[in-house]
Amino acid sequence: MGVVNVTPDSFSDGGMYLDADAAIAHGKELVRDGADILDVGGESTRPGAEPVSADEERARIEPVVRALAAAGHAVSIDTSKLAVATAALDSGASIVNDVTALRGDPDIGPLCAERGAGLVLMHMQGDPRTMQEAPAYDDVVDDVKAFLAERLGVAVGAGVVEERVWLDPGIGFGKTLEHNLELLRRLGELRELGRPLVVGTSRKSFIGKLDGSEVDERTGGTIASSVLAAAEGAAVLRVHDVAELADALKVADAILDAPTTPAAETI
Ligand code: HH2
Repeated sequence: MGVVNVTPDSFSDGGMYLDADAAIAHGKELVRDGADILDVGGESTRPGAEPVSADEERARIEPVVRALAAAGHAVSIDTSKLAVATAALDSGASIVNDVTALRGDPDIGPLCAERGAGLVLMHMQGDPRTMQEAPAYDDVVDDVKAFLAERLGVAVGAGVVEERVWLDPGIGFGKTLEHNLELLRRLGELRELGRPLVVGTSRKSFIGKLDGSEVDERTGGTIASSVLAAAEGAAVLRVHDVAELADALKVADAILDAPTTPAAETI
């Protein structure tokens, strides 16, 4: 899953693809690099980010989703707002990636049910403005697992077909360095939920805490954590550096003599 941020303030690529033509060209490049899905977002969720109005978010993503879907690419929309999700599905997106797991706008559940869209449910403790202040868990893996099981139940209760739901532990969303490492180390336990796992470590600050890198120097840490997540059973890896990860997965697959991630059409 390649990231296409149509925002002025995303933590790693804010402002680079705010112009629709630049975002569309970037999405097409990520597909050439090996992305199976393009995750288009119009609002930053980085720690401390200020919220964006639905009208603004929609204006940013609509032309980008329309052009990329029209070019035949699978598009997910990274939003927690019903109006934005609706506009994206109307424009050809087929997956809603909701980092609030239906807590921001519960009507996204019935929308996905009605449209037969895929739905990504992500774990987050707190909200983006405050989530890194004092994250705390009894056992981070057990707590995230219980949360995702509960939200999966809510989605299915809203009519979403269980087979269309993917789950994501939300690396960096209300988590300390140790919480992120524990989740990645014990990712296999989340597979017991029975749904494909999405993992997004790309360029996140836990990598900088480990190797001292600035945000634009985190490709190595992104690749290491993504390949290990795939080996632990992640089905979808959400990254900015698609070409480098695609190369790394080819090598990992050859060593393991098995595909580390399943073919997109089988997820
Ligand atoms: N991470 C980000 C945004 N959306 N969605 C899922 N499912 N999983 C993630 O880990 C995830 C996500 C944050 O990354 P990015 O889009 O690069 O930054 P920003 O939120 O600042 O736009």
